[in-house]
Amino acid sequence: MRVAVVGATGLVGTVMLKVLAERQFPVTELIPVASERSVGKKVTFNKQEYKVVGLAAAIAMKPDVALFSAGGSTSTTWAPKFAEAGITVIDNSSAWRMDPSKKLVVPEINATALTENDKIIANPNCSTIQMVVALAPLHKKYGIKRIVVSTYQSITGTGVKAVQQLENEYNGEKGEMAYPYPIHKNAIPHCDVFLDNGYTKEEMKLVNETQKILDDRTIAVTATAIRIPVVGGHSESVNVQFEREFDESEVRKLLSETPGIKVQDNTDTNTYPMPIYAEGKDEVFVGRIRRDHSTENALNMWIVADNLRKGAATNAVQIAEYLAEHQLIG
Ligand code: A2P
Ligand code: 11C
Repeated sequence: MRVAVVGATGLVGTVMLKVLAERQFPVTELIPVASERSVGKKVTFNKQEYKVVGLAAAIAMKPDVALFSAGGSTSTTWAPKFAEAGITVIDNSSAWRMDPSKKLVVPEINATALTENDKIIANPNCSTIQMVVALAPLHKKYGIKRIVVSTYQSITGTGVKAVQQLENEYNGEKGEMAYPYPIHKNAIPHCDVFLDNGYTKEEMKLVNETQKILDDRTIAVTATAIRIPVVGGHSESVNVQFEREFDESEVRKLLSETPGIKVQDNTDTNTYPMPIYAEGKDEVFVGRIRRDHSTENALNMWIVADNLRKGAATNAVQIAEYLAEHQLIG
């Protein structure tokens, strides 16, 4: 496969290159793409150096698939141009996710809906991906009525500038601010921009994307998204109410048998998911599984994943793997 990575010099793009190599995606030609500022710079893939090219040059090189992670405006302008040239785009931005004509894919849940006519495929938001991976098998079995989620999100979700801000503050140095407040020793209840309804865009992604991926607009979802000074991954406290009765041990069994999930849940040994252990891993980690005694058929759990991997790069590469395995590209 001829593979373009758009945003190859960024945080997610760099992880995409790493994941493509690690999972031995059959790359015959790698085309790293970034802004005009970076054209000619070198990136490393599989221990080899490749020169960064611009977007128009990348189209002319006719890749089979392009993984985009260069922000919403780049995707809005350029994904259709790639698609028109017959190149399948897997887009990590929020640009196409809620477009009714585009599929929003988490391979464990809904990749089977993909066809060769899907030329722009949307990769969901990181905080949504890890939540729906854990909820999809439970929805199938017990029917989800309502979800109340609070997130504790890594600064890496914001990009390089935020990582630099925390480092500066930790070292007592001044520098550019990615957030309106210090993030070191802080928790900021503000991820992405505020919308007219009083929620942030990140919170509404958790509502709308969850309903779209689980293919059920009747599921009630409410979210609060918090940024914390953590690097390795996003954590989520998820309260879920089901239509039907459930059994806690059955939930644990169901989750541990689901591909892509690792249950870490033993209070006797202080075993529960944490971002320091999720960092660099592709699984979604689930723990603190316990009945919510305050209402009927409800459950609490704690879900952690590396937001740059399963939340972004790994999910995108898994979509590409599905397309390649089913001869939908190339
Ligand atoms: P560049 O390094 O040339 O700015 P991050 O989210 O970590 O900040 O990374 C964003 C990625 O998207 C980078 O690879 C960046 O390239 C790329 N990018 C940003 N703007 C554009 C653009 N207009 N065209 C192509 N790539 C872009
Ligand atoms: C965050 N979820 O952690 C964001 C990052 O819609 O793809 C990714 C933003 C998006 O802030």
